[in-house]
Amino acid sequence: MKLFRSALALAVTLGLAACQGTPTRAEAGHEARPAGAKPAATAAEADAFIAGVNKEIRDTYREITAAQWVSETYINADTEVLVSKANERNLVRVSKNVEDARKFAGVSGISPATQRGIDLIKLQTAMPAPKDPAKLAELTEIASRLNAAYGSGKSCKDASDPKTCRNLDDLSKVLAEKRDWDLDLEAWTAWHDTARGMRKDYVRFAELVNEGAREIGYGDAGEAWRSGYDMSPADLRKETDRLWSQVKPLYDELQCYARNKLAAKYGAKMPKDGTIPAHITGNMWAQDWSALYPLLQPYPGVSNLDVDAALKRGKYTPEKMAQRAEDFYTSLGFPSLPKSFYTNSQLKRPQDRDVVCHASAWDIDLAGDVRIKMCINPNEEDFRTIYHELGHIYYYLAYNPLPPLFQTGAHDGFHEAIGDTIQLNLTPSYLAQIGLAGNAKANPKAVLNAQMKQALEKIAFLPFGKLIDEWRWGVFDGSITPANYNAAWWELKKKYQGVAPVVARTENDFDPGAKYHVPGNTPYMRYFLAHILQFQFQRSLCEAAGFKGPLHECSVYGNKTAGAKYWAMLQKGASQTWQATLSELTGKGEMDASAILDYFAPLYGYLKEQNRGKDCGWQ
Ligand code: X8Z
Ligand code: ZN
Repeated sequence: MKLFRSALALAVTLGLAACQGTPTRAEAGHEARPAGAKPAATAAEADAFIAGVNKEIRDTYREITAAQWVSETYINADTEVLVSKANERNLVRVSKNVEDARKFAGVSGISPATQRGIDLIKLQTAMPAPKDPAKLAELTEIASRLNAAYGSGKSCKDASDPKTCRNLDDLSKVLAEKRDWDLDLEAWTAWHDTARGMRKDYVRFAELVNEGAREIGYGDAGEAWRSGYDMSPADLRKETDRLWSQVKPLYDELQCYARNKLAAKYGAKMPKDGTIPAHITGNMWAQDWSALYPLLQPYPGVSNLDVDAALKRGKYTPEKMAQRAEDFYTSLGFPSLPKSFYTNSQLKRPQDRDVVCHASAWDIDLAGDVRIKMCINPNEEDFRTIYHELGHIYYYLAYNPLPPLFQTGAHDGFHEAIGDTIQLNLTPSYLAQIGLAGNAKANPKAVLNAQMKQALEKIAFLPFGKLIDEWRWGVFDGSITPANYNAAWWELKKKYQGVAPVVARTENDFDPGAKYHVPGNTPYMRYFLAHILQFQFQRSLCEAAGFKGPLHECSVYGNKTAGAKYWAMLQKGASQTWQATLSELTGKGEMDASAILDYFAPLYGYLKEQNRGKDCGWQ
């Protein structure tokens, strides 16, 4: 992680991953000065100010990441205190930077780089904090408590006997492996119930970050989050709606196809309104339906895509899985990971203590101590997640030479898309090449199987990726109140995903808290944007590699030309607008879903044909 705008950040300091990039010029640093008033500062002073901020970040960074790392890898009351205090100090620094930056509003002659630095100052945290010291302390304590509560979440039959407890791994395994209505429902409910206790803290958390956001000139914390995209917050919202409308028809076909296959299996248990029950998608949050592949594959027996079995056969350890992923990146000409990556990362779940297992990538010192924190199991999902995490790691390494304020993604969706793009290169032929899949000849049936598998991860995710922050934006702007937190959550789940719970959920529940990024305060729209961008990146890398066939068959494994182009993008960090960076890679400075639609063209045709005459849609 990173103090600011990291990949996955503990709300607190970090990661402002949310708010990457520069806010609109209208709201950042260019506040109006009364007519005739003399500028309070000069351009040279602005340069010195930004140099000072960058130095201060470097000087204080290591201590904060130390507290954050230890608080997530050793969850206990002491590390919770340490991280709260470290985050408090960091937020005091950010508030002071924001305050000091005001005097450069309207100063003429400021260089573009310095102006960009000034604009990025406000975006250093996803957790804007009130200045009042008591409220600031309260906020960091709540944030640490929520994060720890998620990491240590367990469902116990007998609270006094740890042997009766199941953690998220245990419960997720049931959902992924068992196609059993009742067992799945029990596991799903058990995990969602662990979040109930977070509700009160979350209500207060939302009040406090809103107060902090208003103090620095935003309408609410959601607007602050939407300000990191080199466009106005209102335009960013419109952008996400536009992109969703491009991909919704494809998602709707997939939802209909999946629903009908599930209905064939579960019969009368299925709801009549066209929704998919939340507990039977193979995933705790219904965000990734890959586990349903055996049930949904178009042509059983045509291709062997069982990477789980191959990993077991190959006796893959977490280290070996990470090395395999690293090999992909070095094949592009990227540097080897530093040795410290393997000694300092947490790759396995420790057995003697609670840790935050949700995968994350960390830049510990802005100087090469990069780590991931995961609890890797030898399965395909975790294997793919390592490729995702290494995308963050290589972004850090590529932009480390930049001033700290620019050491972040072009916008936060870029950070999430780097490794996801590499995942798109795990084609059946790449997997066969590294011994993790059979040597099947590509034929139209095998293509549809592979596309289905990919879509269950990447297309099923799209509405989920969008709705999480629709919920939080609503919480922050007051259109969703604590009295309808849970009801609003399920309305959005139904509206976007066509997914619904089969057991009553009430306002005693806090189901959003069962998803890491809510208690972890990591903005989520980044993942939606990443799921669009990664196909644009992939199209450009394949073009650079001179690939001529259909996009879904391209793998740039081993291609140094594509690699050099990608690395050049990573090196830019946030030093220029994301539009400029995207344009350098793809020739176009706009996010656009045409690449994802191209990629899935064969599957889209297949789904429409399969759904013909079927009842699609949901009420
Ligand atoms: O949180 C993550 C990564 C870390 S940035 C593992 N992802 C989202 C999630 O798990 O909900 C990657 C895909 C979406
Ligand atoms: Zn990530």
